[in-house]
Amino acid sequence: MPTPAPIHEPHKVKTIRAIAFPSIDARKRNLAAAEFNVFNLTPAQVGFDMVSYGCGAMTQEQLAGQLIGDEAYAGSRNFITLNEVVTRVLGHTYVCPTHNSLGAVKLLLHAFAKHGQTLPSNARGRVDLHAPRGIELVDARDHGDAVFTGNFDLARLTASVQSSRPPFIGVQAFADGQHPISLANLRASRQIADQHGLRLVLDVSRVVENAWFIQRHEPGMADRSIADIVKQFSKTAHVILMDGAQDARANTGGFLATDNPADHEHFINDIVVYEGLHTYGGMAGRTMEVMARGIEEMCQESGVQWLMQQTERFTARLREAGVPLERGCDGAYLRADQFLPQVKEHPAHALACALYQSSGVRALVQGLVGHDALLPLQIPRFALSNRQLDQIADAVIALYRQRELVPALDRVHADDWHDALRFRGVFADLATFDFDCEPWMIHTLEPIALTTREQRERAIREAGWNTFLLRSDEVMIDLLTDSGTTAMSTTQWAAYDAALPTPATSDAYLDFAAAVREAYGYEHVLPTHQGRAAEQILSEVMITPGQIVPGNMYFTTTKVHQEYAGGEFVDVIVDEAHDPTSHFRWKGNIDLAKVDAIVREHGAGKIAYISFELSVNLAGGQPVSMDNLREVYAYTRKHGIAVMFDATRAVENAYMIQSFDPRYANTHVKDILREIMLYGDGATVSGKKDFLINIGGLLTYKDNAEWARKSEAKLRIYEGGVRDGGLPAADLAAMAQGIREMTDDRYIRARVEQARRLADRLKAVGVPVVEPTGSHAVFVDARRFLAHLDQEQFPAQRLAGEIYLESGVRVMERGIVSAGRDHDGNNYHPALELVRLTLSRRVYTDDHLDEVANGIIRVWQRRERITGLRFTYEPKDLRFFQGRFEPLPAGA
Ligand code: P70
Repeated sequence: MPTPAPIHEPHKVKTIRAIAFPSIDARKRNLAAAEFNVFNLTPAQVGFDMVSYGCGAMTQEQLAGQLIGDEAYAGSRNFITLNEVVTRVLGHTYVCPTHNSLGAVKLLLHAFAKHGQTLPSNARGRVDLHAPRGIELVDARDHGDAVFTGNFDLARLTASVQSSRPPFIGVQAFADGQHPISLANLRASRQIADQHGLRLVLDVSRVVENAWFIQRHEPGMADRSIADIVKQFSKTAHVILMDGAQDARANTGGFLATDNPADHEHFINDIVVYEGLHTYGGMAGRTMEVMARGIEEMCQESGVQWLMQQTERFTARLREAGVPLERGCDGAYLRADQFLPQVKEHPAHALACALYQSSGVRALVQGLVGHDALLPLQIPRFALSNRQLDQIADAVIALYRQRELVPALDRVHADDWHDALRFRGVFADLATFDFDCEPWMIHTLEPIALTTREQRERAIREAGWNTFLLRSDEVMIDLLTDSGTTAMSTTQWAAYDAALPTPATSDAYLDFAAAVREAYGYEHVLPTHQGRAAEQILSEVMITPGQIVPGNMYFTTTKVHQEYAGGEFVDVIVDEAHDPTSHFRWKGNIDLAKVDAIVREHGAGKIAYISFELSVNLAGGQPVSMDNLREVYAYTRKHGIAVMFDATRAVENAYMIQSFDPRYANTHVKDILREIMLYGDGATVSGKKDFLINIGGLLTYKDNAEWARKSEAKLRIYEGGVRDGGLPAADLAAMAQGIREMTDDRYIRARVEQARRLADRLKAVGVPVVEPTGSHAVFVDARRFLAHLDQEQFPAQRLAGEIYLESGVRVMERGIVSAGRDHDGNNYHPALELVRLTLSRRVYTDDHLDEVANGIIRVWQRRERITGLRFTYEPKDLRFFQGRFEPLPAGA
């Protein structure tokens, strides 16, 4: 049985690169400036750039390899590594590195071929390289086989070899990106080569995709691993060459390899003339390392299955809509001539321009003019989510439906090569396609653990049924928290790397302060290492012992610091917040009547400040309305009471206002955030959430210099310098950039809507979740889920463990265990008994979350058989972090 198609990526996102979504006006301007040849557009002008070459996502191991390049001129370590890896994975002993595959072709032809010779091949693409050298390619492809369209017609190959005495036989794995060859046919070609004393030279740049076709379609191969097939396949040739920018997902690089020392000798004699030296080719040491790691990883079964699933899905969606295309190993190759029958000249260019105009998607026409029928839409390996791919397909389909509107282009400059053509064009009235998806491509990824149920049973037992005590490498999809788990952007990393360190005032601090002032409009900016540190300082500065701190539902760390400072927290959130079934839209609101009651009883002077959380975490990520913000601020100003925000998830609250308050539907999140912050006097922020960073926090005051001065005094003692709060300049720089990215409308929409889709899938089958869906998480109501359990049997804690057991997904208890015990030692009985499925920012795709939903639904179906837990170890403070449990026997 072939490995089943995977249900989600076998990795999560490590770093992202932002996508530009140019407006229709910008796209028209760009096209005109590019003389209607999309080759002249840059990625910054493009939405989705549908080219795979050198554009795949690396793994974090490859990224790390980039930093351990040994840039020695001779005998570098990275070359040794590359040689070992090529031998291990591809089965050839002698490796000759080159700057890319063109370098390899150059050496190959120089070593073996002469001007005027003919060369039988199963590929046409290489014509571009051979024709200018006076070498004629002979197409020896068997056009008959339905699957292995890259197979040789063996009779024709023999005839060609006998009649023209070629320098060698050229084979491409997945010829021209479209035609896989079977292992049997490759072996037969090898025999023909041997019989005629010729070399079989095999281009393995896309060997992995070809191996998948062999595994899937060649008789007797279904049980063989991709790694096994790849090795057998490439060992079949006398010489292999590879482009590092394809399957190995380096940004460049290549090599020739062989088992024949005499051939190797040829190559390395020529290499000093054309490429570099035999131990670096024409590559940086780091490129050899990245390529070597890529080759090592490229045969990994689950990754290959995911890759090919994407191509199949993308192609099928287009096919179903009738779009004329040919299958590609890495995407769909549109039949431009059939798509636009009315366009006689350069239909691929006309189609590429129309696609860019209508959607911002770029597909590239490449190579020698004369083959204009196909427009490849290649999927950059691992760089896009299925959600994005579906929409890209839909953009093509939308264009297909208005194809008769697409005009021909007027060529003003003819040339041999597509990249040099220039056109004049007109803009047809094409309807535009708008994307609603993640506004980033995946830059690097991190493999996720794949565990078996037996492994998870052991893991949860050893963790004492506490998901905090599981190890990350036991977890497949981690929804424990959105705190510090963000995928940073390449822009953030660039700022991180470039930051100049100092214990004094850093440029990074100044930039951070500027970003905070711009985002919030507050003057005094104090960095802290994370949120609770800011809370400690704020509480000590603002609370006189004995004062009351009214707030919209407690948060654990916030409340602890208010109490340590001598304050008493009083909950003033609206009643609806405590009812998980209430659909009230603004469950984060403060009930002003409750505040007023405190003021009437104790006087305004007894109130330290209002502790006003945005997107109230423990209520289920529930937003505060703009009206409530205004009303609370008007009231407090009248009474001389300060308002201090917990702005940890303020951006999400701003997005909720944009979504659900019609007056703000057309206001940017950035501007909504500024208005929110107007209705307060200061804020603490756990930067590990909104700020899109892995560590960092903020204490900020609107204009009160006295509070700022007092806070600085504490900052020096508790945290670090007044201008760094204990953070390195690098983290401050990344945080400054994160603050600029956090208010991007597309980003925040993609984030919050992901939670809504997950909740909707659960609700559709009746799983009880907190209503309405919040912004950072979906909260499952364990009280209703395990309705047969008493709250003292810790239903949410048990449910969290069961979800892990079922699917390897880690979630967090937010119920009776988290609430702790009162002064008399009795458990608090909070109204909400929940498990939280928290969504990290920019880390998981909808496909991961679909699997999360599937797992929870499976638990739901067997819920009646699930028992409660009892403590085996209970710490005194914050027991949810370290407590241990065991399941109660059935019937208890
Ligand atoms: C979470 C995290 C942290 C947080 C928060 C709000 C609204 C302040 C903080 C503290 C981490 C966490 C913390 C305690 C218990 C469980 C989990 N929330 N305000 O997962 O900020 O962590 O940076 O010190 O949500 O919700 P910090």
